[in-house]
Amino acid sequence: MTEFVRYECVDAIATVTIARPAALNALDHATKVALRQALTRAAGDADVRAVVLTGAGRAFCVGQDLRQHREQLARSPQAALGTVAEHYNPLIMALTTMRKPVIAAVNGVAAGAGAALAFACDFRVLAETATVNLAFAGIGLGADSGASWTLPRLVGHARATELLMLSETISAARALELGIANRVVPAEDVATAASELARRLAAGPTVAFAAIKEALVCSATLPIARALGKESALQLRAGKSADHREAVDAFLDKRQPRFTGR
Ligand code: T3D
Repeated sequence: MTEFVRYECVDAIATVTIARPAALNALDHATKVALRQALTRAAGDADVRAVVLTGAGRAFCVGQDLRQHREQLARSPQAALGTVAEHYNPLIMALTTMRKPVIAAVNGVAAGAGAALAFACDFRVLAETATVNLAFAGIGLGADSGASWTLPRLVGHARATELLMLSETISAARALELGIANRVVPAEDVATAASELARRLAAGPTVAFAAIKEALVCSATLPIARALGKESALQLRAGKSADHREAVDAFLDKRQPRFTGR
């Protein structure tokens, strides 16, 4: 579809691949736009009955491209932080409101908004070698991309708090124990396992699946649009902090951050 997001449709299954492998599929502006276009295309194509979201190379997706983010923060913090409302929230809404099942084929590391994209899918098939890291707090940010909404529903409030606040990398085996992963398979089988599941779902009652999906979303106490709005507001505050800038600088400079609490 574009240089950074591939779109293939075979036998009623659309496969959307985030394809910036040299950057571990980090999401820069162009990739976010292309990803949304691909998801919109899959949602709007009545011939597509299941969708697989995956990454090229060794990563699934490591979230926001922090190199581009640092440049944008220096130019215009407002514009940099506006990406949550402009790009991430619509991506999560596209996945959670898509009237067909979406499977995340998590072929490698999923971090930050990349992990949140997988959480917003209906199924997660992880490679044994994949890892998950809720990287937001590690760079001085709160949760975004729906992670504070989807993650507690997968693992419960206490574990979600731990994963979000400690930003520790967890293995695929741990993700399975916690309920983040539906299946864990050998790395070389992840695409096949996701395709098999997609094939099964694509051959199933698509309208019923859409009804189940919508019912599950509505069963939550807070509508996702309001939860996302709240996240965006809080993220704006954290994103303007000195500690956020310091942590982004520290990450890219490969040193420990010096947090000042401001
Ligand atoms: O306003 C807003 O923008 C808010 C939006 C926020 C949404 C978010 O997604 S916030 C979270 C952003 N993501 C992260 O903070 C993750 C940062 N990455 C990591 O913590 C680690 O790289 C991983 C745990 C994901 C993987 O670790 P590992 O050891 O497998 O790989 P590595 O050596 O750390 O990274 C390999 C390369 O990828 C490295 O580049 P180099 O040295 O080979 O040139 C590293 O800098 C680069 N990389 C990894 N993550 C990102 C990245 N480059 C840009 N952006 C990244 N997110």
